[in-house]
Amino acid sequence: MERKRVFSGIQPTGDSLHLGNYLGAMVGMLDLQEQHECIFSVVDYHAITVPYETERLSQRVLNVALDYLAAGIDPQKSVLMVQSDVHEHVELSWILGCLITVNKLSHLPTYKDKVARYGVAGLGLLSYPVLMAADILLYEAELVPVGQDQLPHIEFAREVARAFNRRFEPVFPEPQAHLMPGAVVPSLLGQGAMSKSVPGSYIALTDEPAVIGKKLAGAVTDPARQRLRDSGEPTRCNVYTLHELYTLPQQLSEIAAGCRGATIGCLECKAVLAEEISEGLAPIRERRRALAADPNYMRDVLRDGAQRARSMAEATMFKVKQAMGLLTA
Ligand code: AQP
Repeated sequence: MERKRVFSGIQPTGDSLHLGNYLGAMVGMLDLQEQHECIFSVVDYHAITVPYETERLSQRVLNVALDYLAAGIDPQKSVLMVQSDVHEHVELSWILGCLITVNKLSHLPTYKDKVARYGVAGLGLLSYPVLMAADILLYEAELVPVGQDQLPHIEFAREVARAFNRRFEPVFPEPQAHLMPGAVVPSLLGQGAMSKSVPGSYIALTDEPAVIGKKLAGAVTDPARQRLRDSGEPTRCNVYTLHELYTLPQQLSEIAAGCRGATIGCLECKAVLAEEISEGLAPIRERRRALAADPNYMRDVLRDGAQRARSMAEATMFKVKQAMGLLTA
């Protein structure tokens, strides 16, 4: 199989990653790191486009890096780096921004959502997709493992690559999203997707089994099912959607039949899922605990990752500058 470049990033916007980040993006990263040349990043410059707590940011950056390693990203196979350690991300973002209209950016869905959520409409937030396109194109990546919410941004990165290649000369491949079955992991609140910045919506990778059980017990299910004797509709239930990602087909169809026939209650159904999720997360939790006990190792991995990323970034920037007629050394 042809070896391709892969890039993906995760923002340090919470204290721990959640099941959505894991099933939506990281499982795809783990899948690709076995055959391809992967660069995975903690995209800290994206996290400062919305209000954040200064005193918590550096720890959150390290936490995302820990989560990457705990989930199975192997620094011998993949480059793990912090975005702000490689200044070419911002440099390329500036260049690509010169090819894009403000009107185009202001119509992208995440910009409108975030302005509505945070009440700020900063230039950084508006140009977030340009920086994301730069993150990907800087490594000439062809595959981007992400959750479904990122599809408009990947499409945008493809448009930017085309615009550059047309205006100057072909430098960038058009990146493609690499989606997994968990591309949309639903929120525990009944609507939308799990999100770090929506409290109560997610199960964290660091949650202990008791916490997972408690969070699931409170999760919203089919609103039409008020009592045990009411029959439920699994396709209207976020807990069932999670079951589809964890439970084997035989047991899954028993659960669906039990819900429709009102022979199993929501709490019983949730308890089965809680056990499966807890078991699935146990090795990640254990590895994370061991890694957190050795902060020097984590910093060494990031230093090495930055160095390796920098040399790839410099090679791309040389081609970009040459294509544009900028002076190169
Ligand atoms: N619920 C989800 N289901 C599937 N994939 C998801 N991802 C996030 N939530 C889900 C994927 O995780 C990767 C990293 O996401 P991010 O942290 O960079 O930003 P995000 O998509 O905005 O994730 P959050 O948790 O919702 O963060 P906040 O609250 O800060 O906005 C991406 O590939 C994303 O698709």
